[in-house]
Amino acid sequence: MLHFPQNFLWGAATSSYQVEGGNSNSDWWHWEKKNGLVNSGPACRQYELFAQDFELARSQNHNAHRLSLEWARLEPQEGEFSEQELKHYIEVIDALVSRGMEPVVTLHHFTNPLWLSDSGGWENPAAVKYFLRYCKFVVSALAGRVRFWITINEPLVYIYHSYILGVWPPQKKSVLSAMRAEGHLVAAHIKAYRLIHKLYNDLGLDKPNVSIAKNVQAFVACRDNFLDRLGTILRDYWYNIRIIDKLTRHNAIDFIGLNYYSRQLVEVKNWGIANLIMDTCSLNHHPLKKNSLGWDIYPEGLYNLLICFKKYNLPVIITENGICTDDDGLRWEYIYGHLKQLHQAIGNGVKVAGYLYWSLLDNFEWDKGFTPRFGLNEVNYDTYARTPRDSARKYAEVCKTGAI
Ligand code: IFM
Repeated sequence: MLHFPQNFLWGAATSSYQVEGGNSNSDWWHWEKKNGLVNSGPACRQYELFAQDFELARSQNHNAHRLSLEWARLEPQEGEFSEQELKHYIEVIDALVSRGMEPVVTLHHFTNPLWLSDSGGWENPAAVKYFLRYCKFVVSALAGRVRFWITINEPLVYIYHSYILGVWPPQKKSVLSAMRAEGHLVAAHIKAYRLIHKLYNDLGLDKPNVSIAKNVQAFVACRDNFLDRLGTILRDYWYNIRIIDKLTRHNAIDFIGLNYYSRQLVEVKNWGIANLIMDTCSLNHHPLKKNSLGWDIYPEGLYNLLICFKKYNLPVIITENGICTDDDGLRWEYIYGHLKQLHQAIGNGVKVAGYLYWSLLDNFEWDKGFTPRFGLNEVNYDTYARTPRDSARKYAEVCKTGAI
């Protein structure tokens, strides 16, 4: 048996837009209606069914749960905050706390209020002050109940899909827009970090734990040559390390939240900055098992990344790690494989404090709709019934014993 530390956070993660349903004031909702590719609709109906879902998580021995707040519900019009929605989220958090689960709360998980995107979204420098005003409203109300905050989920995934690939709203393809938006997201985190700490201090509460959820990838050179190795080093720095590095330099991070899923095989086909940072292997050299979206399953990448983040000497929480698959046996193999690597990293001195599987339930996977199945628990989208998968039962045993 491999034992994990005492007080380890064991649980799963979700985000509001992907599970709640009916987020009609969010930019994604309007974008869906406009392009007709996907329709989140009622999603998993968690807005009504949250207590039932948390009961399920509790029955599966989770002692922590990551969720997000939908900014567009809380501030449906610029400057007009909804006390009713705040009350809803207080009930949601209480439903976790009363079941003995530690809430890990995300403030921004890809979606924006429509009014914000209409005013230029994250390209507009004013987004930073809007975000802070929203943070002040919710954090002041929830401070007594929440110890772990994630300000921004996966800033670079958001920027890449929304401003480089142009497949998510606002569907831009502009490096300049991407750079502007990224700068504002990072500034928003740093200022929100200070604000959250100040609010806790003013309220006489213990210091909170504030971070971002940083998506990281294992970059692996396809061939043993200079170009592929250089591409790997550049991507590692540019994608994995740069932002965390900046936050540590600003003393604006209390723990490192990592979302890890897969690896990218780096095969640089030509000299050129775009080639160095974008080219991948198209020939499926070094094949591995894959999830249903074709992402390689590569648990050792998690270990390598954890070792690389060890130098910051901060606690790490795996804020997401998961697989979409129709083969639940493969889901368990994925979870087990990643937990083994996590355990090895702990043995080598990395201070890992928790693991949150993505996701508690099948849910709305953005531009891919409802087809990818990431859930420990299956959702029937006709009846909204939740059915635990075998992997949920096996993971429940890990959460109970703290060991694999
Ligand atoms: O569903 C997403 C989530 O919103 C952010 N991290 C990756 C997950 C799987 O793609």
